[in-house]
Amino acid sequence: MTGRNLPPLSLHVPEPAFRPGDAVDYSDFEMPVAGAVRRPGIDVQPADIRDMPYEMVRVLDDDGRAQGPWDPRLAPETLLKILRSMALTRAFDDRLFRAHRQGKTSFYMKCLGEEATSVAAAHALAYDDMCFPSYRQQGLLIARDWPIVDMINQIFSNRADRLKGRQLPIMYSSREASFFSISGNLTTQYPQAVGWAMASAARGDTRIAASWCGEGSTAEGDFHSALTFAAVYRAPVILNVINNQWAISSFSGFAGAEATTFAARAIGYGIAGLRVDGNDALAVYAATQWAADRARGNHGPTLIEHFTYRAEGHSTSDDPSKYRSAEEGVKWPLGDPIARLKKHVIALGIWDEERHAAMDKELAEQVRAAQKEAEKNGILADGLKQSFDSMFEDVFEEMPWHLREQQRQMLEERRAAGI
Ligand SMILES: Cc1ncc(C[n+]2csc(CCOP(=O)(O)OP(=O)(O)O)c2C)c(N)n1
Ligand SMILES: [Mg+2]
Repeated sequence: MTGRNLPPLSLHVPEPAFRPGDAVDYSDFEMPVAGAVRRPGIDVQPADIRDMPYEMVRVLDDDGRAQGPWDPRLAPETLLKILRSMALTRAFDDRLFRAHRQGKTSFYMKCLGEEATSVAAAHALAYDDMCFPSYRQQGLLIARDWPIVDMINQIFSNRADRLKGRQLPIMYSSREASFFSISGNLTTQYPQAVGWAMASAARGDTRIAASWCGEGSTAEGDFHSALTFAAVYRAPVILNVINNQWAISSFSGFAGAEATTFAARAIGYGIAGLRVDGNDALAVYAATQWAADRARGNHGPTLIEHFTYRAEGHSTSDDPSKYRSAEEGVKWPLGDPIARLKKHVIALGIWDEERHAAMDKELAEQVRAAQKEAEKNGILADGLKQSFDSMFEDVFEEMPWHLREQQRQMLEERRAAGI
């Protein structure tokens, strides 16, 4: 037998720091100082910023003041619009989650605590830059002022659902808002975004692409082939990794977080990588703007890791108390993105608690009214709103003979069965 005198091999199986019932202690977490990370020029060579994926870009300090070279110096109206879109996203999540519990739809997913990663990013992009989101970027549509009634129609798969009940609730699609159809198959949006960006460049267009995936999704092969294409052709694309530390019940260690950062994945491909505080709307805005300017100036793609925390369960089908400590979210040291931006605008003297409370009330009412409006078109719970034979439509421009035959056969069988 070979290796008889060698120690037996052993396998490392990652284990999260805290499990249900454990006291949570983040004292090992070194809080990066706001304003401390340098801001290189947009034409920097990736090789010259290989240290940055291990740092963390933060702008807002503990007192809500903006610090350092990444402060995007936004106009008061922009700051308040970002705050409002984040608050609307939260109000929307809150109400639609309850609509699921009331049996009005079959599924819902919140982005609680992660609102900045989509809302602030959307504000730093042009309206017609193409977004390839995962299922947790409802904030993009909301930031782009897409009608929330339309989103609820999709969630209820009702008569007014433009997707005709063919997508899982929350898997929106809006060509008009440059929001690519969401796919449940993780990370397929990454190569699609890179391909779209390459096509935009090949045509001499000026629009760039941006994509979002979770940290768990970086373990998919699609993530790596997308990065290879993006690097080789210097595609004008921003690749966002939302590191909310959980992939359903798997902690981020299973996607590689124990050994390195997700931003550092960029180094191996020779593309620019940034790591930002995902609960700091100004840091998210500034990093996105930097990456967008870089892409638009033909300087290549950027991978941005947004460090955040999934404050809710994965979806309405999940119970996180089974696998993680309830204290984790409460003690999370990077705080809440809405509370932090609110503190900032109050410190600037352009906002106050009374206006914030009035806004929250107004937004809750706006979502309530939109839900009522959508319910006029029906809810998922009262059955199908589209005719059965319509499921054969819209696949081909002209329906081929074999689908027509299947459609006819289905209708005959249903008629014979009296349904
Ligand atoms: C290819 C593929 N594998 C597995 C799944 C099942 N699945 C759905 S969501 C999810 C977790 C993804 O976690 P992450 O990428 O971190 O995103 P998050 O949910 O945290 O936003 C898994 C494993 C899937 N939808 N597609
Ligand atoms: Mg995740």
